Amino acid sequence: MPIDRNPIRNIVILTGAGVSAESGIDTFRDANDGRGGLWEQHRVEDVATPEAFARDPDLVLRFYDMRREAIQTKKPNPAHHALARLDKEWEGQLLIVTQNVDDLHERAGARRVLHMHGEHLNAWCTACDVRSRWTGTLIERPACPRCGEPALRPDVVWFGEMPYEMDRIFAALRDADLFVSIGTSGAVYPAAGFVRNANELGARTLELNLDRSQGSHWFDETRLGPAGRIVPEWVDEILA
Ligand code: BV8
Repeated sequence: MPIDRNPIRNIVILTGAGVSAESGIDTFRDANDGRGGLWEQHRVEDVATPEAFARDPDLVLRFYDMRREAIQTKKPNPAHHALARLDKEWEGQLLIVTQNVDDLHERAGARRVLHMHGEHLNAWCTACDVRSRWTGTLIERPACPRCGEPALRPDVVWFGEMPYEMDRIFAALRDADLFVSIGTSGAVYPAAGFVRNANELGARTLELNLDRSQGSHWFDETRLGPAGRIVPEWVDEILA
């Protein structure tokens, strides 16, 4: 990227499943490429929708119980740790907008994190609308800790549902000098559209990914490689 004289103060970082791949968490892409990621012969889109939950709640609850249990056995990788270091040392604005529902950014120590698609470790009561920290299962229809109703669902944004905190995300994009996308295929909207928003708002755009994504052509620069290597390299560079 050409040496640009205007300093970078405000950064928005979008992360996807690729940043957690080296921690042993399946990416969606893996889930769909027939390598046994299919859940009981169902496409991810067929279990991560409100319609699927209405049609077969047991199937959906088991899908999320399995993933909620799995992420608690995983550890953050060097990419998570590098972003946590950047979060600690960066004096300007910084927001890590993650599409991931795991808690590995936070377990690595990052604080300025926004989960636009929700979190596995929360349960959402559809009776009293309260979200409660949840590390167990939901298949047995446990009572809501607040209202006692057996009306808990995973606190994740399903296809067709509005992502969380879109206003806060767009406010950060408006202030951003730099937009960085890490470990995402650019297949799911509105997240996949942020790079174009960032371009239009005058920010520089950088992609760090294993393979070129569906939106690579929108970025000023693309660096290819495993996040566990190229993210720490980039963080060292920007903190230098
Ligand atoms: C909505 C939570 C209304 C649940 C998820 C416009 C055009 C077309 C379609 C739409 C559109 N607008 C809306 C839609 C519909 C839909 C959509 O985008 N469909 C797609 C399939 C076409 N979007 C929605 O329904 C969204 N809601 O639009 O509401 C609205 C909203 C705003 C304004 C107005 C109206 C809601 C979408 C959220 C659904 N929930 N997750 C759960 O997790 O179970 S999405 C889920 O899938 C993830 O959160 C993530 O977003 C997506 C998976 O993508 P990635 O994370 O990128 O993972 P993937 O496997 O695809 O790729 C991995 C990448 O990592 C690859 O590029 C690979 O190369 C790289 N990689 C792998 N290993 C490594 C690596 N990189 C570095 N290092 C490595 N080691």
